[in-house]
Amino acid sequence: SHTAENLNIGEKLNEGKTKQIFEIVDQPGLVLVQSKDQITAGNAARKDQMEGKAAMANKTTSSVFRLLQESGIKTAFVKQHSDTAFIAAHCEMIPIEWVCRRVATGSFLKRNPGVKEGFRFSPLKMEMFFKDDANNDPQWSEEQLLEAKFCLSGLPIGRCEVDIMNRSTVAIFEILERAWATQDCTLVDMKIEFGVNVKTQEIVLADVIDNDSWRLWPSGDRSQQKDKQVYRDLKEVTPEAMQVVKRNFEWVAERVKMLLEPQVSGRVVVLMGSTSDMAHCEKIKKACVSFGISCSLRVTSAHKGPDETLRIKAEYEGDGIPTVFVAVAGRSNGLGPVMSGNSTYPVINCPPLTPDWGAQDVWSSLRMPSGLGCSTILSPEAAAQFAAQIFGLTNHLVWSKVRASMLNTWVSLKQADQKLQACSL
Ligand SMILES: Nc1ncnc2c1ncn2[C@@H]1O[C@H](COP(=O)(O)OP(=O)(O)OP(=O)(O)O)[C@@H](O)[C@H]1O
Ligand SMILES: *[C@@H]1O[C@H](CO)[C@@H](O)[C@H](O)[C@H]1NC(C)=O
Ligand SMILES: *[C@@H]1O[C@H](CO)[C@@H](O)[C@H](O)[C@H]1NC(C)=O
Ligand SMILES: *[C@@H]1O[C@H](CO)[C@@H](O)[C@H](O)[C@H]1NC(C)=O
Ligand SMILES: CC(=O)N[C@H]1CO[C@H](CO)[C@@H](O)[C@@H]1O
Ligand SMILES: [Mg+2]
Repeated sequence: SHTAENLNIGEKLNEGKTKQIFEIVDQPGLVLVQSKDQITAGNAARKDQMEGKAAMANKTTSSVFRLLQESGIKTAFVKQHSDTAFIAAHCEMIPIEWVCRRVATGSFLKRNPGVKEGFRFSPLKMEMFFKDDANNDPQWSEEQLLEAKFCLSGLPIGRCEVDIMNRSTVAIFEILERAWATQDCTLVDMKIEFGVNVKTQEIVLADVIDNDSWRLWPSGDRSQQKDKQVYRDLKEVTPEAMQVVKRNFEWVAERVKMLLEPQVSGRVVVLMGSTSDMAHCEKIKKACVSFGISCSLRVTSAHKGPDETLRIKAEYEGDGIPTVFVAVAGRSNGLGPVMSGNSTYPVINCPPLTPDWGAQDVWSSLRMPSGLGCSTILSPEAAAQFAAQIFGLTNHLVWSKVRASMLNTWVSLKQADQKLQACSL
């Protein structure tokens, strides 16, 4: 298959059933992950070459990892290299498969007799399996994982690391579930693996996510499943049957690209009463951009130029693009309330309060006449985050950034606590 222009491929570090891992000579810390042209099921008991499979797997993995990466999830993926290979951070893999389920099906039903296919898990159901081919990948409890005392690339896998993987799996599932929902497709379940980045010692999502890794039911309908289950269910591997499997894989590979396309794009318009509030407004803009939301800044005073304020407002109401206004006015905030009383779009007051009069000034943003629904958020970053949460209701890419940022905040706190504990021991 295709390898590498301009890549100095070194030693083969690992080879499994579906891929090979190569060192990259002049880029320490990175590896080339090369897919093999074959499909496996039931631990390679059934092994068939499927032409083009590696190329399709490439597309699936690279689109999915890009989606997660751009959302802010830490992954090993670096970039696409060829049809069948990508560059990734070199990891020592944690030998656990994390399984996350929204809908009960497959092995869950066998292990939990009495539960009917289609049972919905809210919250998501988490399970883990120790990767041990010889024993058919036994299910493990958290206690078993803790007692295994794995240590990879110098990082002991303890309580903190297990919790991080558990939480990350949930966030990753939710992001992919939302993305597939835009294609009217139910993400039924998913299995993923984590590794420890050998260079940074961080826990990252690694290996691959392809249709081996999940069940997808278009319109929530099992009979239309587009994943590898079709292959597992084949009674006999005929050329015709393999064509159906291949067409399903192609369907996924085509659809998966669409996961990266925003459904609805919105914008934030920050109105400031005066350019003296520019620094405050720039913070809002920067945070908006980090959520993938475009943001424009305008100067207008509802006290001194109400006609102009309403004219600017009208500019953004005429083109149908969903808009959130953020009003930045010091002292008496007339801007936000006037906008709010005159627009159906959401208005967020984000007054730049000063230490001397802030406690008094804030009331002009809080106490409203009846009929006004504006909100007030003091931190500029938080105002942008709230706007992102509004757009996230209809834009899965923005929602995913909010979701990943919540995960990353949780992980940082967890790690800060762990570090403090270690210091005080
Ligand atoms: N970024 C990475 N760095 C280092 N090793 C990796 C990376 N991504 C995947 N691997 C490892 O490459 C090996 C080959 O992958 P493959 O999926 O083909 O293995 P497999 O036969 O399915 O075995 P396994 O049951 O471990 O998945 C696996 O051990 C996998 O964990
Ligand atoms: C993951 O975390 C949840 C919530 O804390 C817990 O109930 C569950 O047992 C954990 N799952 C696994 C497989 O460790
Ligand atoms: C996932 O889908 C692609 C095409 O969609 C297919 O080629 C690939 O084999 C599937 N993943 C795996 C490895 O089963
Ligand atoms: C906003 O104000 C303008 C000018 O007074 C008025 O024409 C318009 O109807 C108002 N819009 C709403 C939604 O109240
Ligand atoms: C030709 C081919 O299939 N390679 C693709 C691998 O995936 C990336 C990302 O989706 C594409 O850009 C390549 O074209
Ligand atoms: Mg594997």
